[in-house]
Amino acid sequence: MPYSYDDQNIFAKILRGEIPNDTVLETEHSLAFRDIRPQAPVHVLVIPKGPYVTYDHFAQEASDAEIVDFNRAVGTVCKMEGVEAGGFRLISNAGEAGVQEVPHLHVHILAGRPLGRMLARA
Ligand code: DGP
Repeated sequence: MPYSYDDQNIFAKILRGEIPNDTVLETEHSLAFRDIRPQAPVHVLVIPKGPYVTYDHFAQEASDAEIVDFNRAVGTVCKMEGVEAGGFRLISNAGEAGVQEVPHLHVHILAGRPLGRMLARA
């Protein structure tokens, strides 16, 4: 089934400048900003500017330039936030089982406190 992108999602609105965000980094193809409901002292979201729903969508259909830019943006944010010292977690939720709230690809960078085990049983 082809991926279907809803351009009314909240991150599309952020990218269009329709709602504000606390920007950490902006590059040619990516934007990083602080999560509105932080779950750790560092909680930054990194998103591509292109219309991709999930990580697999992006990895299959984005251009090489977008993929390089996005991964470099993640690396730059990790460096800016100093997360390598104490450790961090990188998460990308997708679809129903992944409990994805916003249907525009984003990775969460979480750091600054012990983050527990990777998965909690529902
Ligand atoms: P998820 O799709 O479940 O991976 O998480 C979406 C995250 O997006 C969640 O941690 C809260 C955050 N979020 C939702 N709406 C906004 C918003 O308007 N601004 C910001 N900065 N973050 C948001």
